Amino acid sequence: MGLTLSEKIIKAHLVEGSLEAGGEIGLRIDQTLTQDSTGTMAYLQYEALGIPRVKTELSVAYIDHNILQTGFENADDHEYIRTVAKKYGIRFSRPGNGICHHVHLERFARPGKTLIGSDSHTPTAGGIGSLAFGAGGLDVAVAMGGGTYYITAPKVTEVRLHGSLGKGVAAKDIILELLKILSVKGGVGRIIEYTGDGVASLTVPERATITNMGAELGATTSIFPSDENTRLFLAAEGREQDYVPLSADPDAVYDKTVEIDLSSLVPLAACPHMPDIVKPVGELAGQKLEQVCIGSCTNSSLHDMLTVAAILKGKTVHDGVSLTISPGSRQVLTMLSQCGALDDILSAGARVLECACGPCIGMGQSPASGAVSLRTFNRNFEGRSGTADAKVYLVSPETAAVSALTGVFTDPREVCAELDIIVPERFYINDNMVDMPAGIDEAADVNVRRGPNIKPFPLCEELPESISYPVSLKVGDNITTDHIMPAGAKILPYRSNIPYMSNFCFMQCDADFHTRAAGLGRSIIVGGENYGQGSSREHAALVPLYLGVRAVIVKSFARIHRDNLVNTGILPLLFTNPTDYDRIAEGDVLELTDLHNAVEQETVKVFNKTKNESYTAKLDLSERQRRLLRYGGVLGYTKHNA
Ligand code: MIC
Ligand code: SF4
Repeated sequence: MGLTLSEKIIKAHLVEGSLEAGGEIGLRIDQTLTQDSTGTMAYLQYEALGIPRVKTELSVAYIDHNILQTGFENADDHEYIRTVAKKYGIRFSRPGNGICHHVHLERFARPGKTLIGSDSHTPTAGGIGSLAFGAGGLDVAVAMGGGTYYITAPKVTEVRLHGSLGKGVAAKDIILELLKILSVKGGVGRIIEYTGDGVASLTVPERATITNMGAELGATTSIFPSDENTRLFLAAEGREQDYVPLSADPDAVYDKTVEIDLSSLVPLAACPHMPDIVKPVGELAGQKLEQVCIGSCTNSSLHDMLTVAAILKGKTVHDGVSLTISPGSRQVLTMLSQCGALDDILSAGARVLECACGPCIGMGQSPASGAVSLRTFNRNFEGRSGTADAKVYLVSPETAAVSALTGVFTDPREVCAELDIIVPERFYINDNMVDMPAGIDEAADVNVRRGPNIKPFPLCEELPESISYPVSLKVGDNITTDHIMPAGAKILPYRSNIPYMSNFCFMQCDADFHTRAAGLGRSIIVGGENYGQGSSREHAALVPLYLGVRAVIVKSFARIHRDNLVNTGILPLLFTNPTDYDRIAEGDVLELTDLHNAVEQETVKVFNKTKNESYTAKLDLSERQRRLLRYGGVLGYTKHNA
C-alpha cells in the first residue's frame, strides 16, 4: 500500500509510535520558528530547560506581531528575544524584515523538513512541501533543545483540485470554499493534503495562502507536493539547492477525499464572525464598507501586491474608505518599490504600513464603531480587530482592492479580466536583517537583557488526589483563544507579564471573570465544542492557571490549546456524555476524586455537589500527557525527574 506525502515525511522523522491514526507519535524536528508575542514565553521556558545551545538544524526568532512600541514594554521584549537568540544559537529576524510565516517561506522553509512554530499559522510552510505545525511555546522550547515533538497520528484527508482558477478568482477563494465545505472543526485530527491536476496551476505563495488557512479548519497541518513550481520558487529565492521533488504514492490511501473544481469557483467572502460563514461576493454586492486591509501572513506575497497595485493604478480609493496595505516582507516591499508598483499603490491613496501583522492582530487600524471592514486576513473573530461591533469579512486581495475603489462589496472578475500580472523570475535577496547568533565560543559572553516587563510565569502544583472547586465560567461552542486571552494594541505589550494580562482574561465573554476567578482562588471552566480554537497562544492556558483554573471540562478541544493545557498542568477533560454539559451551571461546585488513579485509567468521576448528581469525564490523552499532568505539566515533570 502506498504512502501519502505526509506519511512519508512523518516516517522519515518518526522517533516514537506508528503511523496508525489515533495513537501518539513523536517526531524529530528540523526547524523551529517563534514570533515575538509568543516568543518571550518560549525562550523563558527554553532557558528554564538549561540547554546551552539549540540542537535544531535551524531556529529563527521573528519580530513581527508586537511592534508599535507605545511604551518600553514591546522594546523590552524585543531586546530579550534578540539577546537570548544571540546567546543560544538562534537567528534573529529584526522588526521590519517581515511576517514570520512569509519570511520563513521565502528564505528558510524546505520541502520534506519538519518545522514547528509558536504560532498557529506555521503550516503556511506546507505550501513549499514542509511538514509544519503550530505549537505552544513550551513544545517549541523542547524541540529547540533537541526533544521530540508529539502529536496524535492524524488521519490524512485528500483535497483533489481540478482545472485552474478563472481570472479574478484567487487561492483565497479555494480555502474559503473548503471552509464552507468542512467548517472550522472539519480539519480537527487531520492533515489536509492537496493533490490533483489543479495543483500544477498554483504557485508556492498561492499554495501557502491555502495551507495558512488550514489552521482555520482546525487541521493539524496542510501540505502541497514539491514539484516544478516549488523548484521555480526556490530558484527565484536563490535556493534551488533546497529543492527536492516530493509527492504521495499513486496508490496512497486517504481517509477521505474532497474534490474541488477550480474553474467553477467564484470570489467568496467569510462573513462575521467566523471564517466558515462563507458567501459569494456577488451576494453581498453593493453593501457599503468603510475599511479595507490588505496583507497578513495569508495574502501578502509579491503576486498579491502586484495584483493590488495593478487594480489601483491610476485610480483613487473611494472617499468613504480607509485602505491599508502591509506587504509580507521587506523583500516584497523592496521589489514593489523597484518596479514602480509602490507608486501606483501610494498614488491611489493607500496607507502603507510596516511589513508586519499589524491590523490582523488588532495592532492599530481598529475600524469605526459598527463599521464593515474587508480584510485579506485569516481570522474574523468577534472583537479581534479591536472594535467589538465591527463586521469583518475575509476576502481575496482582488476583491479587497476592487471594493476599496468602489466603496461597496464588488465582484472583481470583470476588472481582473483585463490584468496580466508577471512576477519576476529572480527575487531581491538581502538577508542583512537576519542576525546570526554568536559562535559557540563567544556565546558565554552574551548577556541576556531582561527589562522590567519580563515577569516570571506561573507554575502548576502536582496533581492532588482530589479537587473540589466551583465552576467560575460556563461558555458555549467554538470559544477561541482570542476570547480566552484577547490580543490587540492595549494587551499585546504584556505578553511577558501574566499577572497584568490576567485582568483581561475572558473579557469579551464575561467582564467579571477575572475578579470572580481571583476571588474563588481555585476553579473549573465548563465549555462546549471546539474549545480553544485559533491562536497557539499559551497565554490562554497560563493566564487561567494564574487565576486558579485547574480543570476545563468541555465537549471537544482544539488540538494546540488542549496540548497547552496539558503542558501547563491544567486538566483538559471531555464529557463522556456531552448532554451533561446542560446540567452544570456556573457556580456549581464540582468534586473530582481519585485523580491519581484517573490519570492512569483515563476516566474521571465528577460529582456535582450543588446538584447532588454524578457524571464522568475522560482524559482523552496519551499516556505521556497523563504522566505530565500528574506532576503539574512539562516543567513540573522535568523537575520531578531531575
Ligand atoms: C494569531 O494569528 O492569532 C496570532 C497572533 O498569530 C497567534 C499567536 C499569538 O497569539 O501570539 C497564532 O496564530 O498562534
Ligand atoms: Fe500575524 Fe495575523 Fe498571521 Fe497571526 S494570522 S501570524 S497575527 S499576520
